[in-house]
Parts: sequence; structure tokens; C-alpha cells
Amino acid sequence: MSDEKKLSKVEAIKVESGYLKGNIAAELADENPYVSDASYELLKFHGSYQGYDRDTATKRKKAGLEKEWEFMVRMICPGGFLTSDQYLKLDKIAEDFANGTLRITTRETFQFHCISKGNLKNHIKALNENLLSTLGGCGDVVRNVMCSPAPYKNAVQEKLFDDVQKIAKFCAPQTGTYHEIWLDGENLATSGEVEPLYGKTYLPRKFKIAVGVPEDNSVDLLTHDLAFIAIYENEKFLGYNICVGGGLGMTHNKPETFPRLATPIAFVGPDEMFKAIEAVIKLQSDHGDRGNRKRARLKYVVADNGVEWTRKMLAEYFDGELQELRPMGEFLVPDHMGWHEQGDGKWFLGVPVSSGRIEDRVDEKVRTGLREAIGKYKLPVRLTSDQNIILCDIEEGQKNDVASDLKGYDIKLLEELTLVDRNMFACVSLPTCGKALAEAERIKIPFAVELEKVMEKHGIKEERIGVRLAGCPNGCSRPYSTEIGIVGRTPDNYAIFIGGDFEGTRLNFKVLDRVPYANLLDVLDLLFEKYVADRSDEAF
Ligand code: SRM
Ligand code: SF4
Repeated sequence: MSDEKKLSKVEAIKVESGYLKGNIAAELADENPYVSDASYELLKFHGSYQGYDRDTATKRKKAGLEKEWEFMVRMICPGGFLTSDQYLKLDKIAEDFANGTLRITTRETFQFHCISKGNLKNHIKALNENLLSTLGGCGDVVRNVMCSPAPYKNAVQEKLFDDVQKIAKFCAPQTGTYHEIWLDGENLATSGEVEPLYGKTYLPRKFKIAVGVPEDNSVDLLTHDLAFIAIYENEKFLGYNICVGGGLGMTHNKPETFPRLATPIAFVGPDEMFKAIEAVIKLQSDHGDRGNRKRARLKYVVADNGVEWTRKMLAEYFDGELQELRPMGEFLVPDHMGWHEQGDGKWFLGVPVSSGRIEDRVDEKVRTGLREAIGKYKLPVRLTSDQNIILCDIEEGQKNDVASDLKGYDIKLLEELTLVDRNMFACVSLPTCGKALAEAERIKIPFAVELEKVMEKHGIKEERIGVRLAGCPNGCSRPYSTEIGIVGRTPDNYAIFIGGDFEGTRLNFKVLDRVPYANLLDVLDLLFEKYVADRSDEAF
């Protein structure tokens, strides 16, 4: 990047903040229901987004009223693991300080919505008292690190889970201002290098890491800035193939922004994982565009400079020879919902949660049912990247009781879901997301019901076809790495993307740009007709 290039205003805010301190503490204590623009940017690093109720904003503006300001809080939960105690406390925190719902995200963690500024500190403090953190939930740092959530007790799964915890620890911001602001603690990190990995400007943009094996690509490895794909030989762990430069966000009508799958770059040995992370992060830190946040992700560094350049630069940052990639198996996405034997005589039960929203609705008391079952049987949980929850460590003799307890709250288990419903998910979108152009989570349930009828008509209702709804092109439900992506364009129009694969190895492409919501099913009807008539088993 040229030295003369103008830096984005967020870069200045980061530098001037003193390692993310800024004026947050004073603004939390003032009378306003909102924070300043600078604090809005800094709060992201602390795991919170300021927003407002989009449903009421226009009406309130016309009436001369202030927007209904509210904060979202996103916690860190590497690999999606929580103890039963932690889960129960989170359920209470959602009730005490947020809107009484817990929202499983597409990155295996929880978000809480509709927190008032006055409750923000209490909320974050309560999470920390529960041995959880929100530092790095959002912001220009490494985000929640993911791996397959299946709690199998075998060497492969345990290794992946263990490495995810290590990566999360290694990449966590070190600034003491988090303790100072939220936990009334002392800022102990004031001398020496405060942020050894990031430096005072942190990264040019968010950075996402996942760890996995080809046989279980449930976390969409190739959509990550950095993916570690474990290579085994006769059950012996050899190291990781690293893939670099994935990411999905784009902007409508800006072809210079695009989704990209990560490129396999090199193999790193069992002791080289941290060295590889440092090298890739340094590459992005030095070469990511700090002037234009729309093009600041690592994927643009790789796309603009080419794979050979990237490999060469990484070898330099790695400070050693990069090894040739090792052969990898075919990518698969096993279904972790329903009952599975863990490998230690106990069972896990994957419970589908529509759009990850754990709440009590008239037809399904998901929140009460999960709280009761997790508390009664003391079950640890894993959150999945398709917004579902796995109840772990269930004794053989408890299986019927757990299932019937959940059914007692009308919770639909896997066998009651159609494949369409099972394989569809939606981003948060309206009313809390400031970027939303159209509905997503709120239309998911009725849309799935109608879509199923169309698929039934074409005899494909029982096929495993991924459908992902997103309220805008940022791609939070990863709509571009599955078969069908439906992406908000304007309040009532959606772009339709098709042609990806369920296994997440191929991006889809846009076929229609502005389809009114009322016509979506008609258009999909035509597409399915063509698909059924023309499809072949041949690979692309
Ligand atoms: Fe996302 C921004 C929600 C996963 C790409 N995302 C947002 C914000 C914070 C809106 C904003 O900037 O004002 C959304 C908050 C909505 C709300 O009201 O709660 C939001 N993103 C989510 C979640 C909750 C979606 C969900 O329904 O589960 C996911 C939280 C993940 C987590 O726990 O960390 C979420 N976001 C993703 C993913 C998928 C993933 O990471 O696997 C992507 C695509 C992958 C990628 O990063 O390329 C994604 N979110 C974005 C982008 C586009 C980034 C880009 O490179 O252009 C934005 C906008 C931005 O960063 O400026 C964004
Ligand atoms: Fe919001 Fe867009 Fe992400 Fe949906 S895809 S949560 S609308 S930023």
C-alpha cells in the first residue's frame, strides 16, 4: 500500500483510542441513550454494536422523536462450547438485560439484542462473571474461531477442538482497557508491547479463522480468511494445509467487491500453527487496504496480487520454507442434528433452532424447553455454524426422557422437520441490523413452508438443498457458498444466486437481481423445473 494513500477514518479512531479505550467509559455514564461515532467504532472491538429499532425509526422521526437506541452484544465462544451452568446463566442474562432471547450466530456463538445503554455494562460484566468474554466479538481482529461442533470423543475431533481454543487464546486482543471499562479492573497492560499480534492499529478489517477436516466442512472452511485443514495419516496428525483469502461480503453494483473462496497455499507442520497465523496476519496487516473498508479484507490482497505473490510473501513472513500442500479428501458436510453416539457410550442430540433464535413462541417454547433439559440433565452444549444447538453427554438411559421433555415444550426435533426447513437458515436482518435492506430471519419460517410446496411439486422435497436468506449482500448467512442464496436488494426485492454446492467448495452466482418478494416462489418454481429437467451427475 502506498504511504500517501488516505487512511479510513476508523484507522484514526483506532490509533487515537489508546488501545480501544477512547471515551467509552465516560459516554457509558452520560445521559444519552447512544454513544458518539468514535465510541460506536471502538465498541465493536469490545463485542457490541449500537443500533436502533428499524421498525419504529421512521414513525418516530415523523413524530419528532428520538430513535429507539439499543445495543447488540456478541460473545466469544471458541468451537461453540458452553457448560450447562454457563448456558443457564446466559439464559438469565438474556432475561435480565436483553430482550429475553438468545441468538445462535453463524459463527457458533451467541448474540443478545435490544440492550439499553444503561444495561450494557451490567450485561458484559455478567458474561465475564460467567467466564465468558465479548472482547473481539466484533472489530478489526480475529473473530470467534470455529471448528466442527460434533462432540465426538475421538482423537481428530478433540485435536480440532483443542487447537481452536489455543488459536482463540493466541489471537485474543490483550488490551487492558476491556477490564478497565467493563470490569472496573486495573489496566495492567500499560507497559511493554500491549498488542504483540496486532499493534496499535489492529487489523485493516475483521479476520476469520476456522479449523476442520475435509470429511466435516460444516463450518464452511473456504469462506474464511484463514482455514486450517487437518491432514491425518493412519489416525496420526501430520499438520495442516492452510487456505488463505476467503470471505463473502460484497456490495450490490460494486463489482470490485465480491465473495471469494480461500486458496489452498501450503502445508504447515504440527508445531507451526501459530507461526502460520502470525505470517498470515502480518501479510494482511501490512498489505490490507486501510483506506477503503469495502476492500480491506485479505481476500482482496490475494485476488489483486495473485496466488503466487501471496505464497511468496507468506514464505517471507513465515521465515522458512513453505511446504507443498498435502493431498486432501473430498469435502463433506455431515448432519449433526438428531441422535449420534459420541464414541464414549454417551449420545449427543442436535436440536434444530429456527434461525438460531432461542425464544418462547406460541407454537414452540424453545427457550424454556432447552433451559429445562440442559439444567435437569446437566448437559454441556455446542452451538453450530448453521445456528443450531447440540446437547452433549446424554446417557443411553436418558435419551427417551430428554426427547420427550423437549417435545413437551413443542420443540421440533430433526424427524419432524422437512429437509427444506432443516437446510435453510437466515441472517438476523430486520429489525435490529443497521445494514438490512430486506427481511430475512422474520420471513424464514413462512418462506420455508411455501418453498417446500414448490419443491414437492418438482419431486425434490426430499433432496438436500441448501437455501440461505440474507437481508443484504454482506453475506452473514453465507448465502454465496450453498446451492441457493436469496439476498436482500431493496426493502421488497431480492437477488437470487444459484449453482453453489452443499459441501461449500463452489460459490454460486447471481441469476436475477431484483425479484419482488411476492414473486420469489414463482421464480424458484421455474428454476426448479429447469434444474430437474437438465441436471446431470457430472461434476462442473
Ligand atoms: Fe455479519 C456485519 C450479523 C456472520 C459478513 N453482521 C454484521 C452486523 C454486525 C451489521 C453491521 O455491521 O451493522 C450484523 C449484526 C446484525 C444484528 O442485528 O445482530 C451481522 N454476521 C451477523 C450474524 C449474527 C449473522 C447470523 O444471523 O448469525 C453472524 C455473527 C457471526 C459471529 O458470531 O461472529 C454474522 N457476517 C457473518 C458471516 C459468516 C461467517 O463469518 O461465517 C459473514 C460472511 C463471511 C465474511 O466475513 O466474509 C459476515 N457481517 C458481514 C459483513 C461483510 C464483511 C465484508 O467483508 O464485506 C458485514 C458488514 C461489515 O463488516 O461492514 C457484517
Ligand atoms: Fe445484517 Fe446484512 Fe448481515 Fe443480514 S447479511 S445480518 S442484513 S449485515
